[in-house]
Amino acid sequence: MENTGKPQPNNASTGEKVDENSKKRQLEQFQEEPKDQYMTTDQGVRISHTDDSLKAGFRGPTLMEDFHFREKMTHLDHESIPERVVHARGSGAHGYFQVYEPQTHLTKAQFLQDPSVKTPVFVRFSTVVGSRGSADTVRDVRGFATKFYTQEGNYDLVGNNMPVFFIQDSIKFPDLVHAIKPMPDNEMPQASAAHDTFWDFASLMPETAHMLMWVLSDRAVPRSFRMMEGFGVHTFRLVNAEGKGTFVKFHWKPLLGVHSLVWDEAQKLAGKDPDWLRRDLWEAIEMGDYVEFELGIQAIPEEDEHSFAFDILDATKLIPEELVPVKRIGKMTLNRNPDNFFAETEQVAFHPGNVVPGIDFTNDPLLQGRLFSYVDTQINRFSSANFTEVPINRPVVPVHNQHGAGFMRQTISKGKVNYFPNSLGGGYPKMASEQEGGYVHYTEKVEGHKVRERSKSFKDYFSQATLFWNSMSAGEKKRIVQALHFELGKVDSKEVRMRMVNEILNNINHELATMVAEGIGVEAPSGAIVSKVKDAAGSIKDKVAHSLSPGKTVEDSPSLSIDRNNKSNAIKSRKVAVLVDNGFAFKEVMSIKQALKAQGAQATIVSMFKGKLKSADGEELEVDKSHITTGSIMYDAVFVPGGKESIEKLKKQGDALHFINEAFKHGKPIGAINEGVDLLLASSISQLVTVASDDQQGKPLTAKGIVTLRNTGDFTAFNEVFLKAIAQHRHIVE
Ligand code: HDD
Repeated sequence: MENTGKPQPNNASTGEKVDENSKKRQLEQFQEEPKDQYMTTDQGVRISHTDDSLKAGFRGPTLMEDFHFREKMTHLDHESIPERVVHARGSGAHGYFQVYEPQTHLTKAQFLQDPSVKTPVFVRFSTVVGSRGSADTVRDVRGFATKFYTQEGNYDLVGNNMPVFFIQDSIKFPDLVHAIKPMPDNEMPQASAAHDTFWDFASLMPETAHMLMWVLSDRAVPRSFRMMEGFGVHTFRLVNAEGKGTFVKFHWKPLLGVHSLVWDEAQKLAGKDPDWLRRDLWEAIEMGDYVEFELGIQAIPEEDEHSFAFDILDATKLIPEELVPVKRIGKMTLNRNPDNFFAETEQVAFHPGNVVPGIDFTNDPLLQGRLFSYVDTQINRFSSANFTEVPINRPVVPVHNQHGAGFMRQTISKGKVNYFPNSLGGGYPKMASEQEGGYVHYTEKVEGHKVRERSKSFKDYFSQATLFWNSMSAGEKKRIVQALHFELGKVDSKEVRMRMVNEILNNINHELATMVAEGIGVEAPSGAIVSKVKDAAGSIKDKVAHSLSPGKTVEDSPSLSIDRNNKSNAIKSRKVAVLVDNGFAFKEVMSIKQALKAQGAQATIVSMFKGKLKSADGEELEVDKSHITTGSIMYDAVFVPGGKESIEKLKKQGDALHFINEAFKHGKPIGAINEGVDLLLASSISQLVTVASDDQQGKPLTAKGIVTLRNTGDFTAFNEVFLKAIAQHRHIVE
C-alpha cells in the first residue's frame, strides 16, 4: 500500500501481501508530526497565540467566543477513557512472528504455514489488579496478550504468565475480581491481594488452590516481561484443511529464560521505580536488545481427551510438559516501541474470540464466558462498537461488512445497500467458501440437558496444587511459605487465616500448612489430609482432595520450577552497577565494561553525585547514576574496582555500603578487585569474603556469589569467573 500520508479506509481491497511491516505501514498513515508545521485548531485554522485567553480588557472576563480556549479545554476534559476493569496497567511493543515449519498437519491457519512469512504482532504485557498508575513489581499475575495481524484477519492470543486460572467457570469471574481488587469501602490495598476479602474468597473456593500456588511463587514477581513464560491457559482447538481437530495448549518461552525478583526487592522497586518492568521493556527495545519468545504447543489428539487424570477443559489444570512435551513451532521478536502510548497501548483491544480459520474454541466454561466479556468491556471503554476501526485494532487485510454506523464510524461505506442478501448491490460483500478462507466453525457434536452444575470431572481441586508444591526447589518452597506469611499475615480475620491453613493448604501439603500456620498466629493442623474422597457436591466441607479419575499424570514436574528447569545462563541485557569515586582504578573499570559489553550486558557507573570523576591516573569518567536516583535493586550485579582513594571515600559512604549489603541480601553477584575488596570487608558481608593469601595472588576467589581478585593487574580470569557468577543470576544464601 502506498503511503499517501493520508488516512486510508481499511475497506479498500489492497491485495497487498502481509509482511513484517504491514502494520507499521498502516499505522504510519495515521501518524502526524508537527515538524515545520503551524499549530492549528481541530478545524485546521492556524493559531496565533496560545498563552492567554481572549478577554474583554487586560483584566477583564474571558470571552465565550474564544474558540481556541474552548477547544483546548474540551480536549483536556475528555482525555481520559475508562481504564480496563482488570489488566489496567500495561506496556506494549510491536514485532513479528515467524513459524519454523509448516503446521499443515494440525491447522490450516495461514500464519502457521510459511516460514518465510513474518506476521506483524502487537503485544501488551500487564499486571491484573492495579490501576493504570500502580506499581509494576507487585505480586500479581502478568497478562501476556498478543495480536497477530495475519493475512486472514486478526488472531488474539490473550494469555497470562501462569498456565492455570483461579476459577473454572466464568460466572465466578466478577466475584473473583471484586474479592481481589481493593476493598469497596476504602479502596485499599492498591494492586495487592494481601487483604481479607481476597483470602476470604480463596479460602471458600478450593478450586483456586492450584493458581494460588503460582501466585505465591516467584512467577508472580518477574524480573522482566522479557523473562517470563506466557500461556494461552485454556485448551484450544486447531483444525486442519481436512476438518480434523486437535486439542492444543499454547506456550510462550522466553529466550532469556525465566527469572524473578525476590520479594524484598520487588517491594522496594515499587517505591523507587514503579515503572520498573515498563522501563525495562522500553529500554531493551530502544537499545536493540530485541525481545524474543518461542511459541510452543502441546498437541493432544482428540482421542486422548479423556486419557488424563484431570479434565483438559478445566482451566485450573495444566498438562505437565513431562506428559506432553512442548514443541516450539515459531518465534516472536518484539523490535519496536509504540509511538504513542494512548493510541496504541491503551487503545488496543484484545478478545479471545478473535480467531482465524484453523483455530477454534473448546467447551471450557471459562473460555466460553470470556467470549462474551471482552467485546462487552471494550464497548464500555470506547463507548462504541467501532473500536475495531481504531488504527491499532484494524486488521491489515480489507474489512467489508454492513455494520456501517455508530459512534465515531470512520469508514465511509458507499451505496444504498447495507443488508444481505441483496441484488441492488450486486450481492456484495459476498460470502467466502471454506476454500476461499471463509471461517467455518468446528462441527463438534454437542448434546445434553440444560444444567447449572459443575462437571464431576472438575472436582479435583488439589492434585495439581500438590504437584506444583512437590516440584519446587527447596528455595522456591521457602519463598512460597514467606509469601504466605506476608499475604495471610495481612489478613485481620483469624477465621479466614485458619480456613486457609486447614481447608486449603493442608489439602495441598501438610508440611506447607504447618510452616505457614507458624508464621500467621494460627494453630497448625493436627494431621495430613489422608482421605482422598472420590467425589462430592463441591462444597469445601467435602474435602475433595486428589485425583478423581485414573489416567495420565506425573508425581514431579521439573518444568514447573524456575530453579530446576527454566533459567538461562545468558547475561545479555543484564545490568551491572560499578561503584566508584574519585581516584578509582580506570583500567579495572574499562576491563569489566568491555567484558560485559562483549556478552551484551551493560555497566552503569554509580557514584555519590552525577558529573565527572577522575581516576587515580587522571582519566575522566562520566557518572551515569547517583545514589539518590538509583539503588542496588535496579541492578543484577555489583562491581567494585580498586583505587585507594576511591575505596577510602566509599568506605565512609553509607549508600555505598548499603548498596553492597542489599545486593548480597538479594543474592546478587558482587565482584571486587584489589582495594575494591576492602570495601566488601568494610561491609556487613565481610565474614563471607574470601581474601587471597600471598600464594593465591592473581587467582579470582569465589564463594556465595562474591568474586574477589587481589594483588594483580590481570583481569581476564576474574572477568570470566565474575561473568559466570552473573550467569547464575542469584546466589541466595538459604
Ligand atoms: Fe481476561 C483483560 C487474560 C480470564 C474478562 N484478560 C485481559 C487481559 C489479559 C487477560 C491478558 C488484558 C488484555 C490487554 O492487555 O488489553 N483473562 C486472561 C486470562 C484468563 C482470563 C489468561 C484466563 C484464562 N478474563 C477472564 C475471564 C473473564 C475475563 C474468565 C470474564 C469472563 N479480561 C476480561 C475483561 C478484560 C480482560 C474484563 C478487561 C479489559 C479487557 O478485557 O480488554 O473482559
